[in-house]
Amino acid sequence: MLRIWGRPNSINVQKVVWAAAELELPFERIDVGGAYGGLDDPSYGAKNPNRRIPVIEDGEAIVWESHAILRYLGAVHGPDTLWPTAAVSRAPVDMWLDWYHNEGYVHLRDIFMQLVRTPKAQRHPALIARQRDALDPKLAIPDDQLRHTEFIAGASFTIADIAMGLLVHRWFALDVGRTTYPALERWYAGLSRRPAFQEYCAAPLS
Ligand SMILES: N[C@@H](CCC(=O)N[C@@H](CS)C(=O)NCC(=O)O)C(=O)O
Repeated sequence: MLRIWGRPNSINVQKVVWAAAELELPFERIDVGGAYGGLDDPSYGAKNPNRRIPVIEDGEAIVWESHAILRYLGAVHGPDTLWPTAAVSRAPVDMWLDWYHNEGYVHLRDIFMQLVRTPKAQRHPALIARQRDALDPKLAIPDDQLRHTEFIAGASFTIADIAMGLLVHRWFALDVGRTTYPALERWYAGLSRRPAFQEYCAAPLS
């Protein structure tokens, strides 16, 4: 059975669990990271030398990096569904997976860590404001895409909706003041009704 290593409140673990559930794959999730610890164990380092979550074990395959895992699961367990095979359809999925890291989460991470994981007295309001001001206008880009397509990479739900959906889920849950993007809100409302999202990703941020 597929084994997923990582605590359930990690955005990167949530991507993987959401994808496994969409593919109706049975899986076992093992709590490591954060308060659970375990990342310094030699046996964990042998699976992921970066000592980060998530990691999956699937038969002989061990995969780390959440987007590599999403692609692996799509390729192996749902060919031509969550990660399209044709280059012309796959490219937009990969574009949004890269956008998530390079244009989105690079800003959101500080806001989330400050507002959710840092005691109020130790927060840096200037850092929160700077990253908010950087991310808020950039979200016009996925909003513009979603004015033209039902999902972020085209007409079908893909692993790009999983990663981008979790980014927007956190952005909407954080109280930093934001521009209203109607297409982004329409798309997120649809994602958040999916049973897999509700089961594994809807809990309050922690
Ligand atoms: N680029 C990596 C980032 C992995 C990462 O930073 N994971 C965080 C949790 S979201 C982690 O391992 N934190 C240490 C911990 O949980 O103890 C990926 O996408 O998988």
